[in-house]
Amino acid sequence: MNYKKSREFISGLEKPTIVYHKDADGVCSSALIQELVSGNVAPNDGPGIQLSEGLVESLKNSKSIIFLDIPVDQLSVVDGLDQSMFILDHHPPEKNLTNENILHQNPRFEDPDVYLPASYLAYKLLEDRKGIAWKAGVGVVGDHGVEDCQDLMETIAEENPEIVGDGGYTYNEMKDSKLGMIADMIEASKVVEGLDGIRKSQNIIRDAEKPNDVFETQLRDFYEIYKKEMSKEEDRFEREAEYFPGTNSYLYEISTSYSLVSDISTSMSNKKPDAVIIVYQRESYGMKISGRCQNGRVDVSNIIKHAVDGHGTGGGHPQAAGGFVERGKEEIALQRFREKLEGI
Ligand SMILES: [Mn+2]
Repeated sequence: MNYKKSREFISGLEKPTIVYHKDADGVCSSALIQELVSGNVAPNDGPGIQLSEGLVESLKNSKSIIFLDIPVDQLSVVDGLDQSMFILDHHPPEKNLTNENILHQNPRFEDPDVYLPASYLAYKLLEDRKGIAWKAGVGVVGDHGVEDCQDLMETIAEENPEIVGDGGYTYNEMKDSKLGMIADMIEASKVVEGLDGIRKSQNIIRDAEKPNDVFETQLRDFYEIYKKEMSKEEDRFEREAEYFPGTNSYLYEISTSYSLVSDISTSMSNKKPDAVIIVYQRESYGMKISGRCQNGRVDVSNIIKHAVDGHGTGGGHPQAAGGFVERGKEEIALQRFREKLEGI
């Protein structure tokens, strides 16, 4: 990662459109980058990491583009875009898109095993700017990235000690801190209001001067609704998930109308770090899938890619991945999951 080069490249971009991943890490990296540059801002609006055709079309009219926390190298969107482009990402890269127009930055180009969320990288770009480390911390906790970001956690502890507590800085401690609560509030905004909720979150985090500014906003209401729905689904998971004892795996269908696949797979995986957790939810347009295996015993990204092969999209990290299956092909994917989970 070359932070200085990145900072100079961004500063030279003309009226960029900033496209950020629709999660806490994407929201926070967008809020931070706008300390450096302003422009139109949009979350990615397709399933998972995808962009809708409408968004790609509108990007063609943009003078320049910044992609945050989106593995653009796994999408074909850049093929039709010839503007100057800055890509800041931390997903396992498939290729480096850097050329005379594009600067593609990913710390995994240098160290494939490092886990530094996009909001950590965005904060580093801003160098010594005071009072905003907490915004990076929210994204880092949202992406389970605390362990490799100890320098950031120490800065937050100096600037806003009340939001991290005084224990060590591990993900498990931080997810229950106020920092983790803000990450959950952003997630809740997406669950309750979809992309509109994410846009509200982005504005609120960007405009907040201190963590306490966030707690008294509409995000608080989203959070209350979210907490209630989550605990209902967690209880139901324990009663009704299909269990595969040979591989310690679970396959579970969400029952609520709120979009909770990735949240339930994360929370159940926190409770069962050795288990393979596959959660799915049927929608009118197809089926959403989320998988976790927190201790890394099994690569859930591969399992999901296999299950959706030919009928959808899937991918992500080995320990946390997602996918989507076209309508009418749900049972094919579920059958493939059952076969795999019976004998990984
Ligand atoms: Mn991320």
